[in-house]
Amino acid sequence: MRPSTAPLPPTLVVIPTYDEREALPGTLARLRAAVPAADVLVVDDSSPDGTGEWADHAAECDTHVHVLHRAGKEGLGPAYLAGFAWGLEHGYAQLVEMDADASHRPEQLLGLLEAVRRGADLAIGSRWVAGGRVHDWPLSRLLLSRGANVYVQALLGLGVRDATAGYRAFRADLLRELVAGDIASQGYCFQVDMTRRARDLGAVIAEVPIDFDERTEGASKMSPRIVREALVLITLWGLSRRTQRILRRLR
Ligand SMILES: Nc1nc2c(ncn2[C@@H]2O[C@H](COP(=O)(O)OP(=O)(O)OP(=O)(O)O)[C@@H](O)[C@H]2O)c(=O)[nH]1
Ligand SMILES: [Mg+2]
Repeated sequence: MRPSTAPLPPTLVVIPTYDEREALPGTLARLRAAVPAADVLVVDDSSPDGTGEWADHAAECDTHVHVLHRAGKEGLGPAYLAGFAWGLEHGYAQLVEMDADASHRPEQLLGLLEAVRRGADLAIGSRWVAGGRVHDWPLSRLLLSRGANVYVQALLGLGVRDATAGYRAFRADLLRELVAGDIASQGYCFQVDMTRRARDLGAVIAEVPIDFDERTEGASKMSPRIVREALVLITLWGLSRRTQRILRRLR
Protein backbone atom coordinates (compact mmCIF):
# COMPACT_ATOMS: atom_id res chain seq x y z
CA MET A 1 0.00 0.00 0.00
CA ARG A 2 1.60 3.31 -1.06
CA PRO A 3 1.50 5.81 1.83
CA SER A 4 -0.19 9.11 1.03
CA THR A 5 1.83 12.30 0.92
CA ALA A 6 -0.93 14.23 2.78
CA PRO A 7 0.12 15.72 6.15
CA LEU A 8 -0.19 13.26 9.02
CA PRO A 9 -3.07 13.84 11.45
CA PRO A 10 -1.73 14.31 15.01
CA THR A 11 -0.26 10.89 15.78
CA LEU A 12 1.06 9.42 19.02
CA VAL A 13 3.10 6.23 19.14
CA VAL A 14 2.82 4.64 22.60
CA ILE A 15 5.79 2.43 23.55
CA PRO A 16 5.45 0.53 26.84
CA THR A 17 8.80 -0.32 28.40
CA TYR A 18 10.08 -2.56 31.11
CA ASP A 19 13.85 -3.06 31.19
CA GLU A 20 14.38 -1.95 27.60
CA ARG A 21 17.48 0.22 28.16
CA GLU A 22 19.35 -1.72 25.45
CA ALA A 23 16.58 -1.85 22.86
CA LEU A 24 14.74 1.47 23.22
CA PRO A 25 17.43 3.86 21.85
CA GLY A 26 17.64 2.05 18.50
CA THR A 27 13.87 1.71 18.16
CA LEU A 28 13.29 5.36 19.01
CA ALA A 29 15.96 6.57 16.57
CA ARG A 30 14.45 4.47 13.77
CA LEU A 31 10.94 5.66 14.58
CA ARG A 32 11.90 9.34 14.67
CA ALA A 33 13.67 8.91 11.30
CA ALA A 34 10.84 6.92 9.69
CA VAL A 35 7.91 9.11 10.79
CA PRO A 36 9.32 12.43 12.05
CA ALA A 37 5.87 14.04 12.38
CA ALA A 38 4.66 11.48 14.93
CA ASP A 39 5.01 12.08 18.66
CA VAL A 40 6.16 9.29 20.94
CA LEU A 41 5.09 8.44 24.47
CA VAL A 42 7.27 6.01 26.40
CA VAL A 43 5.29 4.42 29.24
CA ASP A 44 7.82 3.06 31.70
CA ASP A 45 6.93 1.00 34.76
CA SER A 46 9.94 2.08 36.86
CA SER A 47 12.32 -0.23 35.00
CA PRO A 48 15.20 -1.18 37.31
CA ASP A 49 17.66 -0.93 34.40
CA GLY A 50 17.19 2.84 34.00
CA THR A 51 15.03 2.83 30.84
CA GLY A 52 12.84 5.60 32.32
CA GLU A 53 15.81 7.87 33.05
CA TRP A 54 17.18 7.30 29.55
CA ALA A 55 13.76 8.16 28.10
CA ASP A 56 13.66 11.38 30.18
CA HIS A 57 16.99 12.33 28.67
CA ALA A 58 15.66 11.58 25.15
CA ALA A 59 12.61 13.76 25.89
CA GLU A 60 14.83 16.66 26.99
CA CYS A 61 16.62 16.49 23.63
CA ASP A 62 13.53 16.03 21.41
CA THR A 63 10.19 17.81 21.89
CA HIS A 64 8.40 15.00 20.00
CA VAL A 65 9.26 12.53 22.78
CA HIS A 66 7.30 12.29 26.04
CA VAL A 67 7.55 9.96 29.02
CA LEU A 68 4.97 8.64 31.44
CA HIS A 69 6.40 7.10 34.59
CA ARG A 70 4.38 4.54 36.49
CA ALA A 71 5.09 3.30 39.99
CA GLY A 72 5.68 -0.39 39.26
CA LYS A 73 5.32 -3.26 36.81
CA GLU A 74 1.63 -3.91 36.17
CA GLY A 75 1.73 -5.53 32.74
CA LEU A 76 1.32 -4.43 29.16
CA GLY A 77 -2.43 -3.73 29.28
CA PRO A 78 -2.44 -1.17 32.12
CA ALA A 79 0.64 0.54 30.61
CA TYR A 80 -1.14 0.94 27.27
CA LEU A 81 -4.34 2.16 28.93
CA ALA A 82 -2.38 4.84 30.81
CA GLY A 83 -0.65 5.84 27.56
CA PHE A 84 -3.93 5.98 25.66
CA ALA A 85 -5.56 8.13 28.37
CA TRP A 86 -2.62 10.56 28.10
CA GLY A 87 -2.85 10.61 24.30
CA LEU A 88 -6.62 11.13 24.20
CA GLU A 89 -6.36 13.93 26.76
CA HIS A 90 -3.75 15.58 24.56
CA GLY A 91 -6.01 15.45 21.49
CA TYR A 92 -4.21 13.03 19.18
CA ALA A 93 -6.29 11.84 16.20
CA GLN A 94 -4.62 8.43 15.92
CA LEU A 95 -2.70 6.37 18.44
CA VAL A 96 -0.26 3.57 17.77
CA GLU A 97 0.94 0.57 19.79
CA MET A 98 4.55 -0.43 19.23
CA ASP A 99 6.98 -2.64 21.18
CA ALA A 100 10.29 -1.17 22.33
CA ASP A 101 12.25 -4.18 21.10
CA ALA A 102 12.14 -3.30 17.36
CA SER A 103 10.09 -6.41 16.59
CA HIS A 104 7.76 -3.92 14.92
CA ARG A 105 9.65 -2.14 12.18
CA PRO A 106 9.14 1.62 12.52
CA GLU A 107 9.66 1.84 8.75
CA GLN A 108 6.35 -0.01 8.29
CA LEU A 109 4.31 2.38 10.44
CA LEU A 110 3.20 4.52 7.49
CA GLY A 111 1.54 1.41 6.02
CA LEU A 112 -0.62 1.06 9.13
CA LEU A 113 -1.45 4.76 9.19
CA GLU A 114 -2.37 4.59 5.50
CA ALA A 115 -4.94 1.89 6.30
CA VAL A 116 -6.47 4.23 8.91
CA ARG A 117 -6.46 7.10 6.40
CA ARG A 118 -8.34 4.83 3.99
CA GLY A 119 -11.09 4.16 6.51
CA ALA A 120 -9.95 1.58 9.07
CA ASP A 121 -10.75 2.37 12.70
CA LEU A 122 -8.14 -0.17 13.73
CA ALA A 123 -5.20 -1.25 11.56
CA ILE A 124 -3.39 -4.36 12.76
CA GLY A 125 0.17 -5.06 11.66
CA SER A 126 -0.35 -8.71 10.83
CA ARG A 127 2.12 -11.59 10.64
CA TRP A 128 -0.44 -14.07 9.41
CA VAL A 129 -1.98 -12.48 6.31
CA ALA A 130 -0.50 -12.83 2.80
CA GLY A 131 2.73 -10.85 2.67
CA GLY A 132 3.24 -10.94 6.45
CA ARG A 133 6.45 -12.55 7.71
CA VAL A 134 8.17 -13.55 10.94
CA HIS A 135 11.97 -13.49 10.99
CA ASP A 136 14.13 -15.64 13.26
CA TRP A 137 11.48 -16.97 15.59
CA PRO A 138 12.02 -20.40 17.13
CA LEU A 139 9.46 -23.04 16.22
CA SER A 140 8.00 -22.88 19.77
CA ARG A 141 7.08 -19.19 19.37
CA LEU A 142 5.67 -19.75 15.88
CA LEU A 143 3.49 -22.55 17.19
CA LEU A 144 2.36 -20.48 20.19
CA SER A 145 1.35 -17.54 18.01
CA ARG A 146 -0.36 -19.67 15.34
CA GLY A 147 -2.03 -21.84 17.98
CA ALA A 148 -3.27 -18.82 19.93
CA ASN A 149 -4.80 -17.34 16.79
CA VAL A 150 -6.50 -20.61 15.82
CA TYR A 151 -7.92 -20.85 19.37
CA VAL A 152 -9.10 -17.22 19.31
CA GLN A 153 -10.81 -17.72 15.96
CA ALA A 154 -12.48 -20.97 17.10
CA LEU A 155 -13.82 -19.43 20.31
CA LEU A 156 -14.40 -15.79 19.42
CA GLY A 157 -14.81 -15.86 15.63
CA LEU A 158 -13.23 -12.44 15.21
CA GLY A 159 -12.30 -13.01 11.57
CA VAL A 160 -8.85 -11.55 12.24
CA ARG A 161 -5.76 -13.58 11.30
CA ASP A 162 -3.45 -12.01 13.90
CA ALA A 163 -5.58 -11.07 16.89
CA THR A 164 -2.61 -11.18 19.28
CA ALA A 165 -0.49 -8.74 17.26
CA GLY A 166 0.91 -5.78 19.16
CA TYR A 167 1.60 -3.42 16.26
CA ARG A 168 -1.60 -1.44 15.81
CA ALA A 169 -2.97 1.97 14.87
CA PHE A 170 -6.28 3.15 16.31
CA ARG A 171 -8.45 6.01 15.25
CA ALA A 172 -8.91 8.11 18.42
CA ASP A 173 -12.72 7.95 18.22
CA LEU A 174 -12.64 4.15 18.44
CA LEU A 175 -10.06 4.15 21.19
CA ARG A 176 -12.15 6.57 23.27
CA GLU A 177 -15.04 4.09 23.14
CA LEU A 178 -12.78 1.12 23.84
CA VAL A 179 -11.13 2.56 26.93
CA ALA A 180 -14.52 3.51 28.37
CA GLY A 181 -15.01 -0.27 28.84
CA ASP A 182 -13.72 -2.22 31.77
CA ILE A 183 -10.50 -3.72 30.37
CA ALA A 184 -8.75 -5.89 32.93
CA SER A 185 -6.43 -8.07 30.81
CA GLN A 186 -2.75 -7.48 31.50
CA GLY A 187 -0.56 -9.58 29.24
CA TYR A 188 -0.78 -10.25 25.55
CA CYS A 189 -4.46 -11.21 25.67
CA PHE A 190 -4.93 -7.43 26.06
CA GLN A 191 -4.56 -7.37 22.28
CA VAL A 192 -7.26 -10.00 21.83
CA ASP A 193 -9.49 -8.11 24.27
CA MET A 194 -9.12 -4.86 22.33
CA THR A 195 -9.82 -6.69 19.05
CA ARG A 196 -13.01 -8.36 20.29
CA ARG A 197 -14.27 -5.11 21.82
CA ALA A 198 -13.53 -3.26 18.57
CA ARG A 199 -15.43 -5.96 16.65
CA ASP A 200 -18.40 -5.68 19.07
CA LEU A 201 -18.48 -1.92 18.48
CA GLY A 202 -18.72 -2.53 14.72
CA ALA A 203 -15.32 -1.00 14.03
CA VAL A 204 -13.69 -1.34 10.62
CA ILE A 205 -10.63 -3.55 11.19
CA ALA A 206 -7.90 -3.88 8.57
CA GLU A 207 -4.91 -6.19 8.64
CA VAL A 208 -1.74 -4.87 7.06
CA PRO A 209 1.08 -7.36 6.37
CA ILE A 210 4.26 -6.68 8.34
CA ASP A 211 7.70 -8.16 8.84
CA PHE A 212 8.07 -9.17 12.48
CA ASP A 213 11.68 -9.39 13.70
CA GLU A 214 12.73 -11.40 16.73
CA ARG A 215 14.21 -9.06 19.32
CA THR A 216 18.03 -8.90 19.31
CA GLU A 217 18.42 -6.78 22.47
CA GLY A 218 17.03 -7.11 25.97
CA ALA A 219 14.85 -9.96 27.19
CA SER A 220 11.30 -11.04 26.39
CA LYS A 221 8.63 -10.43 29.03
CA MET A 222 6.58 -13.35 27.78
CA SER A 223 5.99 -15.78 30.66
CA PRO A 224 3.92 -18.88 31.46
CA ARG A 225 1.72 -16.62 33.62
CA ILE A 226 0.92 -14.42 30.60
CA VAL A 227 0.10 -17.50 28.47
CA ARG A 228 -2.13 -18.87 31.27
CA GLU A 229 -3.97 -15.56 31.61
CA ALA A 230 -4.62 -15.55 27.86
CA LEU A 231 -5.86 -19.14 27.85
CA VAL A 232 -8.23 -18.59 30.77
CA LEU A 233 -9.65 -15.26 29.59
CA ILE A 234 -10.09 -16.30 25.95
CA THR A 235 -11.90 -19.45 27.10
CA LEU A 236 -14.17 -17.43 29.41
CA TRP A 237 -14.96 -14.89 26.68
CA GLY A 238 -15.73 -17.77 24.29
CA LEU A 239 -18.06 -19.46 26.78
CA SER A 240 -19.83 -16.20 27.56
CA ARG A 241 -20.30 -15.54 23.82
CA ARG A 242 -21.85 -18.98 23.34
CA THR A 243 -24.10 -18.61 26.39
CA GLN A 244 -25.34 -15.24 25.15
CA ARG A 245 -26.09 -16.76 21.73
CA ILE A 246 -28.11 -19.59 23.29
CA LEU A 247 -30.02 -17.17 25.54
CA ARG A 248 -30.85 -14.98 22.53
CA ARG A 249 -32.20 -18.02 20.67
CA LEU A 250 -34.36 -19.02 23.65
CA ARG A 251 -35.94 -15.56 23.97
N1 LIG B 1 5.35 -0.50 30.93
C1 LIG B 1 5.39 -1.84 30.78
N2 LIG B 1 5.82 -2.36 29.61
C2 LIG B 1 5.85 -3.70 29.48
C3 LIG B 1 5.44 -4.58 30.52
N3 LIG B 1 5.58 -5.85 30.07
C4 LIG B 1 6.06 -5.76 28.80
N4 LIG B 1 6.24 -4.46 28.46
C5 LIG B 1 6.72 -3.92 27.18
O1 LIG B 1 5.82 -4.36 26.20
C6 LIG B 1 6.49 -4.61 24.97
C7 LIG B 1 6.24 -6.06 24.56
O2 LIG B 1 6.91 -6.93 25.47
P1 LIG B 1 7.88 -8.08 24.97
O3 LIG B 1 8.74 -8.56 26.06
O4 LIG B 1 8.57 -7.62 23.74
O5 LIG B 1 6.82 -9.18 24.72
P2 LIG B 1 6.42 -9.82 23.42
O6 LIG B 1 6.70 -8.91 22.26
O7 LIG B 1 5.03 -10.31 23.61
O8 LIG B 1 7.38 -11.06 23.45
P3 LIG B 1 8.69 -11.29 22.60
O9 LIG B 1 8.20 -11.57 21.22
O10 LIG B 1 9.30 -12.47 23.24
O11 LIG B 1 9.55 -10.09 22.63
C8 LIG B 1 7.97 -4.30 25.23
O12 LIG B 1 8.22 -3.00 24.81
C9 LIG B 1 8.08 -4.44 26.74
O13 LIG B 1 9.11 -3.69 27.32
C10 LIG B 1 4.99 -4.00 31.75
O14 LIG B 1 4.62 -4.66 32.70
N5 LIG B 1 4.98 -2.63 31.81
MG1 LIG C 1 8.57 -8.29 21.76
